Amino acid sequence: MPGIVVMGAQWGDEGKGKATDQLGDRIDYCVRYSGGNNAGHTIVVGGEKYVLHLLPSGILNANAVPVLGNGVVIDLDVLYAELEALQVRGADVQHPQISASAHIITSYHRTLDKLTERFLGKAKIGTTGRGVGPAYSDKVNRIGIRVQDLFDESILAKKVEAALDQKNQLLVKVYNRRAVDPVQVTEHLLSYADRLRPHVIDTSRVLNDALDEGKVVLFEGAQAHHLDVDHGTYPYVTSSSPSAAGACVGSGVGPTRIDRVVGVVKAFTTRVGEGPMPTELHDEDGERLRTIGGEFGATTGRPRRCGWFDALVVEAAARTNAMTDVFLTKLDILGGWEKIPVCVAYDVDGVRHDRLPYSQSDFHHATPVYELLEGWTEDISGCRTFEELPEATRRYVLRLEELIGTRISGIGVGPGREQSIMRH
Ligand code: 2SA
Ligand code: GDP
Ligand code: MG
Repeated sequence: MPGIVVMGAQWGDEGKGKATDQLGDRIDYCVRYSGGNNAGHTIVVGGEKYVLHLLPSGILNANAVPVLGNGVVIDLDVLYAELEALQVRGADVQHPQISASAHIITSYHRTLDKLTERFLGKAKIGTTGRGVGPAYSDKVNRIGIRVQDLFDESILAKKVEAALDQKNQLLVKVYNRRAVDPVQVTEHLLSYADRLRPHVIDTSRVLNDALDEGKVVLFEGAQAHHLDVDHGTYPYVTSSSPSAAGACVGSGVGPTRIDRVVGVVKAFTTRVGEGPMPTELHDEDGERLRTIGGEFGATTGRPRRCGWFDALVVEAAARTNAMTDVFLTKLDILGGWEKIPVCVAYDVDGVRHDRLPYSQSDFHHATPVYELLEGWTEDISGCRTFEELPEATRRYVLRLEELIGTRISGIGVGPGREQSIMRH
């Protein structure tokens, strides 16, 4: 099983960091293929908490080579700060192999991300403000700066100038800000060139060679299916392709090299940022999920919107990404409710939908139809086998499995590396 994608099946923060970490020693390469430092992947090892934003979670595994694929957008300030912070904490960090074709997030992308959101007012997307959207816009607009541009000073200068041409007009005339000096930006980027050079490589070739040799390559998704620019709740999405197919585009391997797609699914639903979320709770149950679950953005600290499990959302993700397995996280957080509602259909203006409606308007108007499952009161965080779980908990898992239509092969019962149940 050499090519494995681990991806989010809801709106992010399902526990992808932990799920990736679970595969531990078996991984030879751990690849980020989409997004940038908007991600926040948390791993708890021996009581120590690490939050990774840009680097793949496999960076904490001394045997795995971390890779930043061509589909990633890289903020160089963040990359080096993150590496240094890990080294200071004594983590055995390998330097990542970086695609020459990955795009760079610059200061003007960060500025524009924040300004655009401010000017959108109520219509804002609720981005992380890390410059991710504007960097991908430049990529698609063919005015982006790529890693390889840092190794040719005159080309870099020209590209930065071209990228800033229209942006400076926008900044000055619309946003009433000072123009950005292209020379300053170019110099700042060039200051990283020598440090970066030894790590830049044709990552597509490296990964294909590794797969040929039977090595295990894990493609670590950031964000999630419903934040995918094509498949998500557009326009309330991120600007990249976190889906399984994105792993191929974002790292340069063909679809036939992917053997497993592991969907990481939270036992309830959370979302951060704007956009529809039919099972969102505005009551004390929602507050309780947030408090007990510690549902605050791992990058921005924003409180996450919380609600019950939505089977339509996860089934759509499982189907579109051809998931082979589900890793169900945070089951421990659901202890203590007498009954646990699970959304099995939507009511849209009197019409029942058993599958996710394709129309965004319907999705916005969807009212959840709940099935009430038996709750449990036992603390399950110490359970290590499926059989040790209380009967009601097992029934909850099996019902979710049925609704998703994909085997739940792993279960998280706490944030720690060892707090997992594997079902074989
Ligand atoms: P962006 O910044 O352009 O990618 O924002 C666009 C939308 O994507 C959402 N998004 C996320 N949703 C969940 N988790 C993310 N990472 C952080 C975390 C988020 C945080 O792990 O908690 O700390 O706030 C993430 N990154 C992007 C974002 O909320 C917008 O809805
Ligand atoms: P990611 O972006 O998908 O990697 O998820 P985040 O790290 O943003 O958020 C998931 C949070 O849940 C982190 O704080 C994890 O430590 C935590 N977590 C992951 N799995 C479990 C679990 O099974 N139980 C509990 N209680 N916490 C978990
Ligand atoms: Mg996260």
